[in-house]
Amino acid sequence: MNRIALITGVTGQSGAYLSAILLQKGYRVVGTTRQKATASLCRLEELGVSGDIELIDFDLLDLDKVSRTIEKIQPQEIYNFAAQSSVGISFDRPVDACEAGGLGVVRLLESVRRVNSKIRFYQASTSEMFGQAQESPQNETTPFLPRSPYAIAKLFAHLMTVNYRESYGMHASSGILFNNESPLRNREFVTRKITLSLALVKHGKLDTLELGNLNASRDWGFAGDYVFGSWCMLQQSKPDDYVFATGQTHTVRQFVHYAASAIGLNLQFAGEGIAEHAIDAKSGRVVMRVNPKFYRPTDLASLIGDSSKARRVLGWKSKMSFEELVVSMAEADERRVRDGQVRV
Ligand code: F7E
Repeated sequence: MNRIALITGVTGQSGAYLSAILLQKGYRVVGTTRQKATASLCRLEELGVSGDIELIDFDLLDLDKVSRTIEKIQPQEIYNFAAQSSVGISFDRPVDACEAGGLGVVRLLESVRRVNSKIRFYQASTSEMFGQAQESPQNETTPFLPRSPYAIAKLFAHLMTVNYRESYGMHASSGILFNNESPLRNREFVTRKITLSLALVKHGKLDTLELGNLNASRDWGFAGDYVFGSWCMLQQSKPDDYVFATGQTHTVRQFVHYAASAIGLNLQFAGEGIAEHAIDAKSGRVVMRVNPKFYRPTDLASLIGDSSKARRVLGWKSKMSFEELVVSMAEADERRVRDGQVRV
C-alpha cells in the first residue's frame, strides 16, 4: 500500500517541491490549504503535480478539526510548512504569526498524540531562531536569540516539537532551515523581489528596484535540496533536529549584483546608507535604490549555517551553488516577464 503523507501549506514553495519528491517515491500526497476554493496552485502547476495531490481545507486554529482531519487521512508522515512565513510582515501582524506559526503547531502535535502517536512529524523550523547569533556558523547547539515575532513564534513551535518528542516518545523532528529559495519563491522575499524586479526593469516595465538593508547577509540555498532533507529526517529510526544550510553567506547587495549579471545588466553601485543606489552601465539609469520603508524594526546582520550533522547522519548535502541558484531564479523571471506570464 502507498504511504500517505499530509503536507500542510502545500501550495507554498516547500510544499510544492516536497510534493513532487514524494509523488515520485509513490506516496499518496494529501495537501492542506486554508481555502481550497481560492488557493493558488501555480507552484504545484509549474512542477506539474497539481493534478496528482489531494487538496483539502484545513485550519490550524481549530484543534478538533485538525484532529478529525488526521484521523480521516491516517497519514504515516506529516510535514508542517503552514505558517505566516514573512519576517517583515510578522512585525505588522504579530498575532497572526504566533497563531499559525506557534499555537498551530501545538494543535498538530496534540492531535498526533491523541489520534496516533506513531505518526512521524516534521516541523519546519528556521535559522531566524538563532537571531543575533553569538557564534558563527550556527549549528544545532547554538543558543537561540530570536529578534522578530516570526522567529519567536517559530522558537515556541520548535521547543514544543522537542517537548512532545521527549515527553511522549513521538517521532517529532525539526529541520532548522536557513533561507531557502527557488524560482517558486514568494515575491515578498528579497531574492525573488530582486530577480522579478530586475527582469521588469530590463524589459521597461518598472523604473527602479527599491530595497531596504543591503548589508544583511544570508545563507541562501535551494528549497528543493532542503525539503529532500526533510524527507530524509522522517526516514530515520530516531527523531532528531538538523540544520540545513550551504555554509556560505552573501549580502543582499551581492545577490543584486549576481542577479543583474545573469540577465545581462552591468550595475555600478554608488553612494552609502540610504543614498546607496545602482546605475545600469549601459543606459546610465538608476535601476536600484534604497528605500528606508523596507528597513525592519530589528534585523539580523548575518547568518551562516553549519549542516555537518545532516551531512554525517543523513548523508544530505546542498547540491545547488549560490551562483546556480541566482541564475536559475533570474532566468526564470526574465522568461516569465518576456512571455507576459508572471503567475508565481
Ligand atoms: O529577507 C533584507 C531583510 O524577507 C532577507 C523566510 O523564509 O528566511 C526568510 O526570512 C534579508 C533581511 O527573508 C528587503 O531586511 C532588504 O535582512 O528575504 P527575506 P528572511 O527575513 O531572511 C528565513 C530562514 C525564514 O524562516 C523565513 O520564513 O533581506 N531586505 N531589502 C529585504 N527583505 C525583503 N523581504 N524586502 C526588501 O525589500
